[in-house]
Amino acid sequence: MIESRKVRERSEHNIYISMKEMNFEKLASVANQFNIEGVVKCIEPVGNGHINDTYLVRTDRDNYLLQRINDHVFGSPERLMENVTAVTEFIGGRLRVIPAKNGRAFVRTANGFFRMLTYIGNSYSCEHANDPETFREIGRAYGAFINDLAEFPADRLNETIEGFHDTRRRFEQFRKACESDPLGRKSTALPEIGFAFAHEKDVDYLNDCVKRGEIPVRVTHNDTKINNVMLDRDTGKAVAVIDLDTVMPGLAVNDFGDAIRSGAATGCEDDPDAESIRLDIELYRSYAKGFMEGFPGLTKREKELLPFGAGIMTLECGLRFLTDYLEGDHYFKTDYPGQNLARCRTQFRLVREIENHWDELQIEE
Ligand code: GN1
Ligand code: MG
Repeated sequence: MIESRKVRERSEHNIYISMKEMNFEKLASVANQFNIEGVVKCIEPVGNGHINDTYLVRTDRDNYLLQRINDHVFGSPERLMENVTAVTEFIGGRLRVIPAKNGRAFVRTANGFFRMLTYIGNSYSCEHANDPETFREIGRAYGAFINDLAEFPADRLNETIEGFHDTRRRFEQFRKACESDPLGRKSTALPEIGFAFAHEKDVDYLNDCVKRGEIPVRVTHNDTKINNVMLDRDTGKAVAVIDLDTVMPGLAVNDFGDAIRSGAATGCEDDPDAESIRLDIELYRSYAKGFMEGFPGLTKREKELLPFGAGIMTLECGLRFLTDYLEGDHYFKTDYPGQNLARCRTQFRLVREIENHWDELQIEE
């Protein structure tokens, strides 16, 4: 009963219209509303993001990326695109926004909000760090991203998701979901809920460091998943940092942490065997090296806090998956029931790994 009401509520959001409803004709007509060259020949879904839908559009002249913006997650596609346009112009790299024929950075259609981006040819992204050198290169790219934006006027950025990495706020959202338990799922996640409450003590720490002036707020990426760096197929060098939806004032240690969470675990994010997941220390160290090479401006205190960043981003992500599971999976896309709980379990397992290997994770410089 409650489940079906949820489904109806969800269908009011464009994101829940299935790919099937977006057939070739519909997508091509959206694509043609942008300043693209050539005739659209083929459109295929690509990418593994949990939020937006991404399609590769091939014309007889060029390739492009068409994305449906999840406006349930990003309340204002307009403000979001102001950020993405400003940041891509500032960086001046290969990732660019292709404007729509209406002169704006996105179009609004009956099937949702869309944007068009350049397609970065001859490149790939990884879901796992296959070797330390590649992960170090990804670290360099994310470090350089912060470095490149050091002079970007932070006050020009809109807050695309309020309190995105405010872990206290995330914890309170979790507590609320737990208390209201709208789908009666709480009883199926008692160990995870217990783990979350046992870690409440950590959720204010970075906010307090900022308040005390120990670490600076910088313009950061905030979604530094391993698969958001494009690598050249021939040279293996990073060619672009993508997914700029959450570029906002934030903390370098969080950008470090989210990459460790997603790239230095030995299992995948929804691994059914969470207990078997380990933190690969060699990968961790290699990433840290690359990150500091890319961003030499990292302060001594920030370096000290890198292990904490890894732990807190992993905890926060686990909290977010758990909250979404309790609330009925309305935020992250899921492929099967219970996927958000499975994701939460891997994250909490990784938090334990980080705690157990704490001494080995300290960065000496
Ligand atoms: C989402 O869309 P994607 O997969 O790049 C999420 C991140 C989470 C990540 C977990 C805007 O990123 O914050 O860390 O899933 N993005 C947003 O896999 O919420
Ligand atoms: Mg993203």
